[in-house]
Amino acid sequence: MTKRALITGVTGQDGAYLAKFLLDQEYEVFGTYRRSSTPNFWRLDALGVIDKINFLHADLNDMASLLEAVTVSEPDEIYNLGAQSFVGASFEAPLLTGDVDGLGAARVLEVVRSINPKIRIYQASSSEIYGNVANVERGLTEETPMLPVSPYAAGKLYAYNLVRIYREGYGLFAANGILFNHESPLRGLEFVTRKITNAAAQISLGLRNKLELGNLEARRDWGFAAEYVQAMWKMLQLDKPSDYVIATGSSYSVQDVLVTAFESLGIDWQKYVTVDKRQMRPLDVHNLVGDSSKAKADFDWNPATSFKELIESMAAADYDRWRRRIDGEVFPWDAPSYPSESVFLTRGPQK
Ligand code: NDP
Ligand code: GDR
Repeated sequence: MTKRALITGVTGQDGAYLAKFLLDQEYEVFGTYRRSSTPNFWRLDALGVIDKINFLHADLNDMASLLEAVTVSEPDEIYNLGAQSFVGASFEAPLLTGDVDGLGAARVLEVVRSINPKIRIYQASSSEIYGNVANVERGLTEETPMLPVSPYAAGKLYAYNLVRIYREGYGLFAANGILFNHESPLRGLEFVTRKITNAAAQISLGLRNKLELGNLEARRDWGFAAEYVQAMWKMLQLDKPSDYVIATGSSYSVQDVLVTAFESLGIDWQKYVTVDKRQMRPLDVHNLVGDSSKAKADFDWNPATSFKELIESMAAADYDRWRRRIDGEVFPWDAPSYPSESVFLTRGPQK
């Protein structure tokens, strides 16, 4: 029988890759989207899946909309990817972030518990929940104590704990994927990798001459998003639910991203980059390295794309986008794609 999956945050980077992956596995895919005056379906368009998803309007702040989405879609699996996902912005909007990223997960768990406790749940947890722990180089595991240093991470830690509590207390099949940073050409422009590759592409084409960044010394364990969404799915196919670290095992600095991106386009970053204090966070995580041995042992997950390949592919994709724009092509956000009306589901019991 065809399996059905509901993805919150389907319009985001991971939502788009996961939707494509699940459609390739012959799932029927339902995705929640937020009402907005500007359509935000460009990633799903870029991956060629925009008209293959059943869209439901839902907001993680709005319990009624989640109830409706789960009732209408009758999923076997829910992937809770929706979030205010920008750590920097969580300092500006701590209440909203806690509501969406923390209480939002609680709402999803409650809906599942009351409608159909057999639904399997993937929760998008994050390496940010560790904060600044000691001995990072040995690799952070599922057993490492967590001490968040941002409102985002605090919200995600609340959600992480709730997933464990509902698993142990109510027997739900709920799993936390503790994913370390993962990037792609579909990454949002506010995140540092894509901010850098996009600026490098513009600079190399003479479209700008300045890039302002914050903490260049921060180190992260950066992998390729399309490989990470496969781990999400694998976690929900196991006999027993558990929590898993998903990471490459190596960390690189923001400056390493700069050097790799700019060199790949034949430019010297030092001529263009300045440090802007406004991009610094009140608290920042210095270094993150994950150890995904448990994921390897339990479902044979291994990352394949190297840091250099990842950043170079992002820089090449941004260069190509800007090159095509110079040649007169429109950008996805200049002429936003919209799915055909038939894939939007409205209120009421539909199948
Ligand atoms: P994105 O920022 O690209 O996507 C976030 C998605 O959440 C978007 O579809 C957004 O919708 C949606 N969203 C935002 N607010 C709400 C809300 N109130 N109700 C419902 N949906 C909402 O993030 P990623 O794809 O990169 O990440 C996916 C998940 O994984 C997030 O939970 C993130 O915190 C987590 N994560 C990400 C990592 C990474 O490195 N990418 C690492 C670890 C965890 P809209 O398009 O309307 O804005
Ligand atoms: P992060 O990603 O906070 O790790 O969260 P981000 O790319 O925003 O920052 C990484 C590091 O780079 C430093 N930095 C800058 N960051 C941004 N965005 N812009 C800048 O100009 C800049 N200059 C330096 C940051 O201070 C930080 O140290 C991402 C998100 O996807 C989360 O949702 C996810 O949970 C974690 O990864 C794992």
